[in-house]
Amino acid sequence: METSVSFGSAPPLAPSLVEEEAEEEQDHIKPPAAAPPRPQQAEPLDRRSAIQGAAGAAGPEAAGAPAAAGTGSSSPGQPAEMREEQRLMRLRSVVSPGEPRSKYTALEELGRGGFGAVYRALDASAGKQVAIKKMTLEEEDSEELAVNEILAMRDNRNPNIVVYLDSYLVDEQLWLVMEFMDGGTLFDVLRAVYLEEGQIGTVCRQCLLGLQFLHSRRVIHRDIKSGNVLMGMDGSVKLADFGLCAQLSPECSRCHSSVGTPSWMAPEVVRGEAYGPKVDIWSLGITGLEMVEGEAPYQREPKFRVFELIERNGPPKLQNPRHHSALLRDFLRCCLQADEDRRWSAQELLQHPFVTSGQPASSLTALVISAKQAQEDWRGEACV
Ligand code: 3AM
Repeated sequence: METSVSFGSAPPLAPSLVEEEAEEEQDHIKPPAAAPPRPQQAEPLDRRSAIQGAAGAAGPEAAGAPAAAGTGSSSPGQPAEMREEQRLMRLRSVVSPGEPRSKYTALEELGRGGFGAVYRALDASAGKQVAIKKMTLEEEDSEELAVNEILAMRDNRNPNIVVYLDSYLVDEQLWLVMEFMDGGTLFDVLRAVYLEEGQIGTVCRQCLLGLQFLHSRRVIHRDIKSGNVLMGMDGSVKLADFGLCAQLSPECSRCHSSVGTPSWMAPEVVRGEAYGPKVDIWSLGITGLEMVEGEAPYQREPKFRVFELIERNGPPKLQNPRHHSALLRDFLRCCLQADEDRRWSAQELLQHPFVTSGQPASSLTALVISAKQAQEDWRGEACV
């Protein structure tokens, strides 16, 4: 695994509370009890802005066009049909030929999003389950976003990133086949049960390993949130949904486009400033708050108000800080530094005692099982 993060010289670290307060009692730990009602999963900003913003600001290597994707981008002066045909050609050049409908059987819908729907299916020849994300290609630029996601997953293999298996063009749809994560999203788990601090540390450690890997390869995920973190019954935690990610390059080391999901967006993104990989660390801090409080700050507010609040209030705070350990508070503070230079990197945060003292991954198994059970119970109640 690569360990060096090559985005300029090491920043000064945020002052740490750890030494002063590490001895404090951890009296807040809760059993995996049922959680109260949560808001619905938040959608990211219009995905098309990822392409448009980057094309205008940072050139073809920013959002929507990883370096490995080749040039492929079409000129705005061309007729619309020609541009569309070029985009389709580019998509055809990355997907596999062939007919996936005979290879993957017993499709069962898992959930839907702005992109289309995700299904569980059986790969009969391999005798294993897979997840298939079927993306509709009706929207302008949807092919570019699909190519972005395929290449980002295909070219960035890591134990903490959902494994890309294959992709196909089927009529007007793009099928992205990936490993099936039997625990569902972290968002779904948080809707059902509380996490103990040790379990939050474990989830953060696994997300940070994925982020450290991505950042060392100059990839920014740009939409880190509980809804894009997948869990396995074995306690594995993996980053998913790479549709908005950006590939930086030596010539283009910053992004400009306003991309992400409002409550999780870093202040520099909200302000429309140039930004780097540490936007993912801010979003991870917000995901940490989700794990503690059950939902992200300002998640129930309208989008425009969320931006105002992020700008005005600075880093969001825990509702009851004294209910949580000094280590957890310090970890969140290191992630949620408004000043990007003072915000810790993924590599630095992997050394933070909150992360190093987290429980083993296997401690998440009971949690995922409890969440699944709660979801089954809800479904049962809804059917009565
Ligand atoms: O709609 P919910 O949250 O129930 O868990 C993901 C989400 O479910 C599931 O698809 C839904 C829409 O994103 N999902 C996505 N990728 C998955 C994968 N690789 C997955 N489930 C299992 N494995």
